[in-house]
Amino acid sequence: MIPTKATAIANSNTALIKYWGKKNEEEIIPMNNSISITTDALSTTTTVEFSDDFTRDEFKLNGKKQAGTPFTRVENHLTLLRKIVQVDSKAKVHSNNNFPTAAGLASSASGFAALTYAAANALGLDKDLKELSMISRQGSGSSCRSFYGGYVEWIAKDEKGDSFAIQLADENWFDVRDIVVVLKSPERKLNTREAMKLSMKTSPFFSTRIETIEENLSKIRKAIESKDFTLLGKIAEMDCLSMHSVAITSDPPLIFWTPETVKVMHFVEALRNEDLEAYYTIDTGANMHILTKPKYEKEIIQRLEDSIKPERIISSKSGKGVSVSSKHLF
Ligand code: 2P0
Repeated sequence: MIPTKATAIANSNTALIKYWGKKNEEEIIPMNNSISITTDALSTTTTVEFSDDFTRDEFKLNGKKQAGTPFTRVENHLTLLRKIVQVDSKAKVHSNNNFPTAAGLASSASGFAALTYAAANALGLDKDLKELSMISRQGSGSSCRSFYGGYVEWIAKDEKGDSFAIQLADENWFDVRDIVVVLKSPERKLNTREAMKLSMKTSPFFSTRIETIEENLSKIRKAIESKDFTLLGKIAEMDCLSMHSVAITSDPPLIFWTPETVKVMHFVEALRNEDLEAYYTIDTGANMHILTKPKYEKEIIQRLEDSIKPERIISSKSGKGVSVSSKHLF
């Protein structure tokens, strides 16, 4: 088993068509295909080392030893990888996010992509990105989309029953900016996994979302192919509202927005009225993503600082897929 230590870097991704609901909880097979942009400003670096000298797995995130659910999810994922290679050595995993975890920004996508890629390299696992995306998906669904740069689609299930990510276009194809507006988030009552399960079970609009999603998926694919920013932004915003309609009509309701979120929604609408073309998308927190063209980025950031005064603004371009690094964290 050579080499035994490897470091990987993975970028986060922003869903244009959201993943919300699973067909199979255990294997993480989603109800629908989803499409995302891999973003270059939010990334995770992870070093994994396997050794027979270790008596148990260890997981440190941003220098802090993890226990409970974060540790168990990493441990289970390492075990899945160990099973594939048929080794039982324990592992040391150190991960650093280049963004504040406390700000409520999604980290499971970049986190599990970096973990899978580093562990696969450390174990000498000879698999291509498609196969690795299938393994990563079982740790956290959205992480499979972070394997590729640019524009990525997660195929829910192909004719062989496989669920994996594919690249639609690379990071140099179409320059869209993703301005992350970090707002104060109230503490979440449910994690994303439980939240999507609740929506699927209880929202009367869940089935309508699934029935109508194919049309939006094909519009986003077309927008990417023809570099049509207006179509891309409009459909992404519509799909965000579709996902949140399902969340809001769950029982009990899942309202991820705060008054500030709604304020930014109106702010984006006002930008459009002034021909500063921009659209928003929101995941499971109060934070927002403003999608815009490169030429409007500076002006929008300035206006955000003047009128919204968010906790933080992080602007991203379309980023690369997973990579290995020779700079180990330990
Ligand atoms: C997405 N989200 O497509 C959607 C939009 C959140 C809202 O993928 O249960 O952390 O580990 O597969 O990947 C977040 O879900 O959930 C997510 P699991 P994950 O980006």
